[in-house]
Amino acid sequence: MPLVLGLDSSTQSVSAVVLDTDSDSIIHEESVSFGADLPDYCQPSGFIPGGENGEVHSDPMMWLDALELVFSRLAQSSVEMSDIVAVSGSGQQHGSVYLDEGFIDTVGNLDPRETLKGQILSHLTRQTAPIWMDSSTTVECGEITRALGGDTEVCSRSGSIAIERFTGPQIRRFAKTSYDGWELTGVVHLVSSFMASVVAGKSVAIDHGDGAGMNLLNLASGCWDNELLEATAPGLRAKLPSPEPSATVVGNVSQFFVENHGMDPNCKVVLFSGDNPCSLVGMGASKPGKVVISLGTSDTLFAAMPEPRTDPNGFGHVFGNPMGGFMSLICFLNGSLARERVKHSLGLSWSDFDREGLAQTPIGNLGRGMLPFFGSEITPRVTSSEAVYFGWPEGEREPAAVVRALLEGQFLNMKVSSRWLGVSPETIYLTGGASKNTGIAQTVADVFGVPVSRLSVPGSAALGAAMRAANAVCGIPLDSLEASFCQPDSGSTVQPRDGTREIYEELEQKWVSALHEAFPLLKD
Ligand code: XUL
Repeated sequence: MPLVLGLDSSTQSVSAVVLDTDSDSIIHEESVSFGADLPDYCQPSGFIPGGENGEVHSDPMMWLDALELVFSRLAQSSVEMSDIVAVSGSGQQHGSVYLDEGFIDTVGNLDPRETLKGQILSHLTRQTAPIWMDSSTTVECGEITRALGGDTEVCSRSGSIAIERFTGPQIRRFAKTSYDGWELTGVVHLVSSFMASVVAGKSVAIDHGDGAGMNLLNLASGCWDNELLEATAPGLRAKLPSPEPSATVVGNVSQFFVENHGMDPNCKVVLFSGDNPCSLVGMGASKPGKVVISLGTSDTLFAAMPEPRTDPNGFGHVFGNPMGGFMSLICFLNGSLARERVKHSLGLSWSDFDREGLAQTPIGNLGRGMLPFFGSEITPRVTSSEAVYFGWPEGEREPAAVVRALLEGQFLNMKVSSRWLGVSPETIYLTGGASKNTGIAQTVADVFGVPVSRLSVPGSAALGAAMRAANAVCGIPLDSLEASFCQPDSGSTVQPRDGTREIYEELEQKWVSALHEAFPLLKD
């Protein structure tokens, strides 16, 4: 009974999914939440609260504790650990871990009697890891852009203009502000390659999917780009693992997990990738034709691309598709944290979002709308600390209408910001926590005017990682993995309702006008 394991090291948790490749079924899911399971780290949403100047950092040791806990829980479950033949994983994108040269030796000889944290902590040359929510590097983005000669040049090489949360600008800021720390750094890992290194017991490569989120990878050659490296930090090439195809099998699982958790010493490890590239696979969308919206801590919209096409406004990105070729991605920072904020401030439960919010209000909200930016947004790039309301009668802000305005505002933003892709989806595939809410799925269908389909598995990133492992190690074709694991949940497809098209065409125009009025510096 060959099993494969997919891990997902996300912003708020580390989770695992185990697939049985004989019976084509998901036999187990496990998750460790940083807030609920590791409260001592005081990072309830997965990052250190109170960062200044746009800094959002996380403790990489918390990720390692969670990894051990997930393996312990798996070993205590009904999963026969020694039947796992392959493992791969997914990581929140862009985050970076800074380690000294000694890490390479230590990770290659992990002592099963000690904790991972106990062995790796002393190798950190930067105690915390900047993650994708960090926006502290505007100056560095400008410096890299100027060195290369402009946005167009950076974008045509790396698939994105220089972006604050991307790893290159983050590395530059560290190298500038902590000269000693940078000198001591022997290797910079992404979250995905750091976690993969620990699982494989060797410092592994960075895959093309996640590597493209660094402003350092030359998309055309698949190699680090000399000019981008030079514009980023001195001596960077020697500190970066090599970029490799996502399907690379890096070796066997570390002895640490064999002795402590009963893994088979011959279990193979496949390079980990970013969460969005893995979700593309897990949603059955790695061949061009499907558009996926993932509702998570950040909301993302992504699709496989036959040819790399870049966003003229610079908000969208091109990453490597782990199954070959490219994918586009647009990230919206005000995702579930904005939904949670509205829910909390109005004292609602999730089901109230349906019952009290959407069901009690007319589609289009009688022209009352919201620019749903409760904190700075990256698509479009605006600095904001409060949502902007438009079209509301003075003094009226009843909770039900605010819920609708939030959701309609989020999905109108996605619709407007994804036009550059030039793709008219026939169906939108919805994933992530909030996708379970039928009212939310209905709103996506109405705003985009196409059916919305949902898969039965909530964790598409972990599932995609497991499918990648099954494909690379067991040779199971992608088509058959998709047929087994990526089927829409029966009866969960939501159709757009009659008459909604005209209502949203009108609301979209008002939404765009309100955006330009509130943020006049935005380009059209
Ligand atoms: C993508 C992005 C986020 C993170 C979330 O560019 O920044 O979606 O990957 O984990």
